[in-house]
Amino acid sequence: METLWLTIGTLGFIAATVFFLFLMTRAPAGSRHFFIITAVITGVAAFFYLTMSTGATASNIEGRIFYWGRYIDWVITTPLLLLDLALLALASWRRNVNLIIALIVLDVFMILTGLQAGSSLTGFGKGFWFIVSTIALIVLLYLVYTRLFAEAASRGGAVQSTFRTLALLTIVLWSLYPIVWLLGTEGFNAVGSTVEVFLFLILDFLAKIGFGFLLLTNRQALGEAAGGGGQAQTSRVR
Ligand code: RET
Repeated sequence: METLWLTIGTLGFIAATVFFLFLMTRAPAGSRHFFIITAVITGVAAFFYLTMSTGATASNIEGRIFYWGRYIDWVITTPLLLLDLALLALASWRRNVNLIIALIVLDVFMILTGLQAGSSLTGFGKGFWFIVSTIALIVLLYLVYTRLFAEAASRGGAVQSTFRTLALLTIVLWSLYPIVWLLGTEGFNAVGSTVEVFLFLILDFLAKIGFGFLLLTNRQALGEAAGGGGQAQTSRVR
């Protein structure tokens, strides 16, 4: 049954990647990078769903199947999701490189400590790394809620409202990952492997495809984000 959900994941992400690349052919001037980043996100997810469905990135530890491929997927794709959000919020990425780096470092740290929790064999190890990872998530989402929201507020118009929708979607969905993890086989095993794989599939679809769809079909916001930021324009011409 897990294999069915993982195959649906593979096909869904392939379809989304093709669709996003199609949308790129009609990207508003200067906004192509959003399409490239988002198509890479769904393309990488398709690849790792395929590897999980074939068993290439799944291992048997202590009688349960540990799908470690999702951590490799996440460590690549979650920084790219944050990059999409940051490039939308920030009028100039050059002036905010430190903020972007801080977000990405926290994010990679969160996923790697999460992998450590998922592969720990002792309850203490699991609990310890889970808490460390969750603290990183809280700090990360706090930075998005304070710093990126403030930057987006100065941009106005469609950029601001699209950013708000996407940032709130991100805050809500990302907070659900540790909950599903706790319910699943790497945590308390309350729901079993099939339900766990299904719940992560739904979250991954919403956080990547739902997110990408809302971003890439919002042509007005993309146009304003690409053209409105003075500095971004200059840096491209140079
Ligand atoms: C883990 C377990 C340890 C504690 C925490 C976690 C958070 C994971 C997150 C993953 C987000 C993934 C996304 C994928 C996109 O499709 C590793 C589950 C805090 C937030 C957005």
